Amino acid sequence: MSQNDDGAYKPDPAKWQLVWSDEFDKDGPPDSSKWTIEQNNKGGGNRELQAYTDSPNNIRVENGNLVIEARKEKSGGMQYTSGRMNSRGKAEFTYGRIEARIKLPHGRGIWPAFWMLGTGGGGWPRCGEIDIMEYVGYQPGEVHGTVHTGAFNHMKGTQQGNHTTIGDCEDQYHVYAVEWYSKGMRFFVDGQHYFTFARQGDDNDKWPFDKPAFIIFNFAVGGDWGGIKGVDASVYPQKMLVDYVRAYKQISGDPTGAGGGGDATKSDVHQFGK
Ligand SMILES: [Ca+2]
Repeated sequence: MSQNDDGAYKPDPAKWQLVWSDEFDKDGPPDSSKWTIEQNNKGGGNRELQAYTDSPNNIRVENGNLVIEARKEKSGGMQYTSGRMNSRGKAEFTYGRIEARIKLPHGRGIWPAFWMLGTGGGGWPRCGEIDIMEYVGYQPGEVHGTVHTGAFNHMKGTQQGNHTTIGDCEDQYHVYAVEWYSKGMRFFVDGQHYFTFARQGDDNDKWPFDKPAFIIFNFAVGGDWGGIKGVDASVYPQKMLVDYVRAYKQISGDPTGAGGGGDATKSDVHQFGK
């Protein structure tokens, strides 16, 4: 483990070579060569309460961060506004290490996320979803990493994941990462491993992850998970801050993820709902 001057975790440069990043270092709208802002009032398919807008009030780059700000204000028939953006068709990755340095918002009802969706088609969940970091405000200090596929998904209660306690995640930046190999995925906060999802054969419904996936940042309010304990309307506005997002390719070690540096072929999956 090595660290830079501000103490952020950095991956071993002997193993991981940076291939793409957004450092969010130019104030204004997010870089349109890398990101598409999503605008809709659909509630994310999870009965969430926000309208996603392209307003700089909701999504912008400021002081070295991507800022996604949820606000208590009516828009498009919804009770809140917020932001969501994705890198589809602009930055897509198959295998490697994907990480972001994030400071999380707080309050019952918040549901920010840093995640990826596969481009393999077949619709959700068959395309595959990699939730590198999800946070629900009614569980302060617990951050979640989860994988959804055709066979493993929350519709069935069979999604695979785990969570770890990061007590100051609302006050400090932490580096949330997935290391994605051909035989499995390992999930980390600040280089600390807390979850492995091992490949189980070649069935696309169990492992749709040999195809490119794109990155999503969003900040939902309420919804089927974030809103389980209700929404504290008094905490808004709230901001999710992202210092950077970086993608690396593996340049040493076993590219399947087996063995050295951490074995991604042996699952320590926690299966929800059963
Ligand atoms: Ca930055």
